[in-house]
Amino acid sequence: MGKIVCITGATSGIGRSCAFRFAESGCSIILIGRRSDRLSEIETDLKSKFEIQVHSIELDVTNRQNVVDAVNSLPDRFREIDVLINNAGLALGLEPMQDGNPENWDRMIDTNVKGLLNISHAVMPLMIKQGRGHIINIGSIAGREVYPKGNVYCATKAAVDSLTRAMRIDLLPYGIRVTQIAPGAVETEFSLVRFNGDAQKANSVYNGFEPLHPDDVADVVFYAAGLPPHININDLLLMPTAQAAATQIHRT
Ligand code: NDP
Ligand code: 8X3
Repeated sequence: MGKIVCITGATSGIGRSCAFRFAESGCSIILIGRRSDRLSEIETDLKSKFEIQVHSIELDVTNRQNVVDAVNSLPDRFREIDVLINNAGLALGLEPMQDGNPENWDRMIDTNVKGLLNISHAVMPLMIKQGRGHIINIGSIAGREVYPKGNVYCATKAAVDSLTRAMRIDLLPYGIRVTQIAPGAVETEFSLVRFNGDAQKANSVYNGFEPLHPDDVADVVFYAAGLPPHININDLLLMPTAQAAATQIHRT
């Protein structure tokens, strides 16, 4: 494919899988995440396995000025970003709204909504200038359906859905594709983060059925990015076969 692909939240789960999937096809990869040890480990691995160019950026997407600075200081060979995968995101807690922690709400909104806006706003001018680009936003089944105790996380993913549609309209004159890939349950570090490191609680989310694996989502993202330039997947909901809806999972 040979494109320049920028992935937020590349240190784990879906983002990490996307990095390997695109690297395998010869793409240059920009890795973004907060954990520098993970970034350097993944960068080394990608370079040795695929002999590609990798640029790692230790960056919190919620820090708007740092996002702007990071994009402005991209080395020349990484500036013409073809694909931006807005993947960084998290859920914190699972409780009724009246028992929720407003600090967790702030972090989810700052990361999942404002973080996506920060990166997109910094990268869009580059794509507009070069007259091509593809923004792929990772939404969720949680953006389609509100489930019990999901409240603010669900709202942030509904915002990703709205922002994806808004971007598609606003970027229409520039030939930039905008896609939402919205998965159901994917086994990653997502639940570990949601339950503040409680591995038992996190594992129980995926008990008794086969969830999606992060590589499954990466394959779909890769497929969407590899279509001829006149085709755009606007929106794709991707579920484990054992999951029919946010709260409908067949466990054995
Ligand atoms: P992981 O927890 O495995 O990965 C999340 C990634 O986001 C990590 O690389 C983390 O890196 C990064 N991240 C979090 N906050 C920030 C931040 N402020 N700045 C930069 N990077 C950040 O979870 P998933 O792979 O599952 O999640 C990826 C996306 O997929 C999220 O948007 C999530 O909402 C969505 N999703 C997940 C589903 C699931 O069931 N797992 C289903 C549907 C959607 P670091 O900590 O190093 O910063
Ligand atoms: C992650 C999937 O259903 O736990 O977005 O919200 S869910």
